[in-house]
Amino acid sequence: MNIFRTLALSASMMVLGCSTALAANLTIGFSQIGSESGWRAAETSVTKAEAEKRGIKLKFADAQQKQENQIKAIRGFIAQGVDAILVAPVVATGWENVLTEAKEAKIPVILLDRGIDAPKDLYLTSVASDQVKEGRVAGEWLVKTVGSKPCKVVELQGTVGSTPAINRKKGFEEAIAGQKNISIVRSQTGDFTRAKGKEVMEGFLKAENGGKDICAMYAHNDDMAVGGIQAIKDAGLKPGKDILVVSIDAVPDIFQAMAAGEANATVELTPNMAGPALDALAAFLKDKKQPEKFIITESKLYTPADDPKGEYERRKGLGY
Ligand code: GZL
Repeated sequence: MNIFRTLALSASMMVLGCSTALAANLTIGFSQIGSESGWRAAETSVTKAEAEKRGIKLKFADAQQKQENQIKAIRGFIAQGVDAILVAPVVATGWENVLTEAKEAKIPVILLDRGIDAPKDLYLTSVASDQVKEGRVAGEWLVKTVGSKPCKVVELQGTVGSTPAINRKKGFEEAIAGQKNISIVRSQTGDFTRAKGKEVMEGFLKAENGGKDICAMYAHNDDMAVGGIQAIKDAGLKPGKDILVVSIDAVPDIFQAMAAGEANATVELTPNMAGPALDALAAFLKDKKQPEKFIITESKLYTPADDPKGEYERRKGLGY
């Protein structure tokens, strides 16, 4: 934070309550991955709302899912002398140099919704779900649902090299490890998008006897699941019945599919990572209070027993 901003900040802290004044004078850069999914769009709108609520000036940069665009945006924020930087890192590696530059500029960095393979002193905290748990909850649901019935699973993975794709695969495989009747027979990335999810699922259906040999589709996010559901219908099969559908995010469209009997389970991911992040930042800026390194958000399973129509109504319009 540069000296003039600090002086202005301390002056305003005398006038208003600390936390309000503190936030009211902050300029924060937000390097967002893109708008690849409904959940991502919701995270963006919630982050903007949380910043506005706190009187924070948010400089927003959409990277269209390209790491080089994120790195460029972060360098821009450093050059502008922002007070802090939020980053949703598209992949886990390749961040050390640019985050070292932020550290040298004394600009705190907070990670949102994904992690990175880098020394922990390069970021103040990371707000994300337990993505291994998300995969495990999805896998445990399938184990409970199929019992001892043979079940060939096809998997739509998230973005290659991203922590959610790595961890959700790990958790799901842990859950089905002891079940000889359940196996993943096809697995490919759909890059968290609806279009790619549909395209990859079309390939799986063709490769597996028109889909007649597939028991379940596990998608690392609901958008790929919704794309896969369309591919299953185009192949003349009933999603949710001929092929079970389990995914993660709990976006409105998966509840709409659930209410129509076309999806079976989703694991909720809150789009509000920014609230806890900005609270931790305010406490740090006010009295150097070091936050926990990892702030973990909840993961809850939803099935058709959980009022999908009501969940759709509750979520639509929240920026998804
Ligand atoms: C997970 C998040 C994922 C969502 C997808 O924390 O990074 O990215 O599950 C989004 O919808 O693309």
